[in-house]
Amino acid sequence: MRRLTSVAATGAAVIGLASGLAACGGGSSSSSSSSSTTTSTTNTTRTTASSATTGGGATTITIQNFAYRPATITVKAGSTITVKNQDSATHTVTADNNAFDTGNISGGASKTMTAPSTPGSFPYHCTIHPFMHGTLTVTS
Ligand SMILES: [Cu+2]
Repeated sequence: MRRLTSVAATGAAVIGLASGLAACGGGSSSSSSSSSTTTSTTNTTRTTASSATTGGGATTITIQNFAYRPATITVKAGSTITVKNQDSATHTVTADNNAFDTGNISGGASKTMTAPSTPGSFPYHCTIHPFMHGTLTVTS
């Protein structure tokens, strides 16, 4: 019932994280007169972030300090998900029901995987560190 709302909120959060300063600059149009250079930088950042969110649901899961960020993420069925491992340890993103599995991702490396084609909630974990958990929610 709140799928669309939650997708929008997730997207906004991603954009906010990707460009914390941009959110401030872009929030009030009156501030653009103070620095046109800052504005163009903001636009570039925002374009990159929004195309990642709306362009077919490309999404990124970051692994940091033995945790998935965000731990809960919503994507469209069949979309591409990039997993960035920012730890030095090797991690995986593996569905509890094996609907998807990145295999080992070395420290500092990235991999992509394809979200399941079936909508639903897919809990996942790291096969190397079973205490690491996240949930991938797939919408049609
Ligand atoms: Cu791990």
